[in-house]
Amino acid sequence: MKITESEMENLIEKARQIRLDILDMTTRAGSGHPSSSWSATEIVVALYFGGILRFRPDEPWWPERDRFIMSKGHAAPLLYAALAHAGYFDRQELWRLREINSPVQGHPVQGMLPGVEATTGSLGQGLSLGVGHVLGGRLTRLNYRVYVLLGDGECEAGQIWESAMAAAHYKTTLLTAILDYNKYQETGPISREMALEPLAEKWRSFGWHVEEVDGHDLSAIIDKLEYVQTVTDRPSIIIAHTIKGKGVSFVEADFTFHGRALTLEQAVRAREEINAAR
Ligand SMILES: Cc1ncc(C[n+]2csc(CCOP(=O)(O)OP(=O)(O)O)c2C)c(N)n1
Ligand SMILES: [Mg+2]
Repeated sequence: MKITESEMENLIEKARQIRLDILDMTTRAGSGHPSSSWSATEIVVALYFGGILRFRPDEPWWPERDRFIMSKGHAAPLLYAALAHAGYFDRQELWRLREINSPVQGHPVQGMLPGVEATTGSLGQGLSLGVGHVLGGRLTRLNYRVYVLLGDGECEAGQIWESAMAAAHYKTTLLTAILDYNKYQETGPISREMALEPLAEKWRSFGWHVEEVDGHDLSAIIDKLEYVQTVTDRPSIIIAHTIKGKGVSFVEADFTFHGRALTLEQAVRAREEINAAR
């Protein structure tokens, strides 16, 4: 699908609004994962608003809907903001992030909010869920696609590689993983904590089709997501090179912002930067 210039401007604006919502949600809550959410903002905007996912906000459990699983569940603010903008629920719900008994929990809980496909946050499980969804669709003869967003630190978990093997073995061609390759996990650089390179080669050797992309280039991400739909003999992964904290310079520069909300003073500066990117 060719995206016009004005549609692309709308997508860029959507990403900006979602970045601001992530800032407001986590600052209000005084906790959460803004940097992990900003890292994958363009990826999620491409999926929900770039014409990739087929979904019906007024019929959240439409059997033929494509599934999106936020496997790096700590990026819940990003998922919630995207779902609210997509029309699944009122945007006011966002401001209840991390309140006790709120449906907008710190990590996604299936059944608490429409559009949340899986309970995640314990890292490493989402790709297995994705494989299961594709196999379920095969049994029920529904041709939905399944998209799973993985963290790079998350790929240190052994279960990811078990599910990678299973996906290739069962030829889950309707499964697409997107890897938010921001080069950092909670405690530091991936290369120091548990090196993943050569990452593309690893996935290829596990039987996957591999693409790489600039994870903040909306147009390029959409092109890759469309292209992998033409791969019909194996599952696909798009390794998206990203910057943790993208959009806010002092967060980009400091990995210790992982799992930390901004102070009110920092939030003012962040808002200015996100707005200046307009
Ligand atoms: C099984 C498990 N172990 C540890 C954690 C704690 N934890 C939360 S986020 C995180 C780092 C994840 O890094 P990455 O996947 O690279 O995500 P990013 O925030 O960089 O997008 C860790 C270790 C967890 N949530 N689940
Ligand atoms: Mg990371």
